Amino acid sequence: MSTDPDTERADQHECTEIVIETTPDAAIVSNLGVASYVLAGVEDRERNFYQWGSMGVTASIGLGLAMSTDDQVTVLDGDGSALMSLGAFVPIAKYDPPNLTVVVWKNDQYGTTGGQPTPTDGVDLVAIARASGLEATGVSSAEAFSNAYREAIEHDGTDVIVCDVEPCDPSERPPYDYAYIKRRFRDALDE
Ligand SMILES: Cc1ncc(C[n+]2csc(CCOP(=O)(O)OP(=O)(O)O)c2C)c(N)n1
Ligand SMILES: [Mg+2]
Repeated sequence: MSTDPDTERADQHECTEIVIETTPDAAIVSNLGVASYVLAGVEDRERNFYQWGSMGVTASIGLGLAMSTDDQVTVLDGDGSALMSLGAFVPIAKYDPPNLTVVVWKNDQYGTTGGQPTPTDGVDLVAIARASGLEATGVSSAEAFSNAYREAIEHDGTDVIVCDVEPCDPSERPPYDYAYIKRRFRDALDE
């Protein structure tokens, strides 16, 4: 169940850069651990809402946020965390906010805690999202990710992009002060 060396996998850092370049003003809700570490390494923006410690809540936070603003909201989730709260796809599909895009970084492991394999072998997260009523695409290269992300932004409804990524172990970290992250993010949204 470890990552298949024959599978083409995108670079998570490069794909995160694409997110910021394509939607520089987006509110980005990033999963605890690697997704937030990579995001902070690419750019520590005021509009980054990093999770620290809270697993399985990123997409649900994104839904609530997207329903309360007209701004683009992009969720950067992990595959293990998405598996922990698969039910979140159903209310997201029901409300289907046009300004929400959910990216799932599928590295087939709990990368943040040491690379234990996630039970994603043979599990089709794209099909699960579609069966929940969402538009969903699977990609495995930065170029395909870029195209899928642009289409998702233009599409009048929520999209899920499941992106096969190479596991990585970034050294960057977001700020560690939770209240500071929250206040900074909230103030940026109010502007
Ligand atoms: C409820 C809960 N269980 C376990 C953890 C410990 N934990 C932190 S990050 C993580 C792995 C997350 O895996 P994934 O969502 O696939 O993201 P990745 O680390 O691969 O980017 C785990 C198990 C936690 N913080 N909260
Ligand atoms: Mg993972």
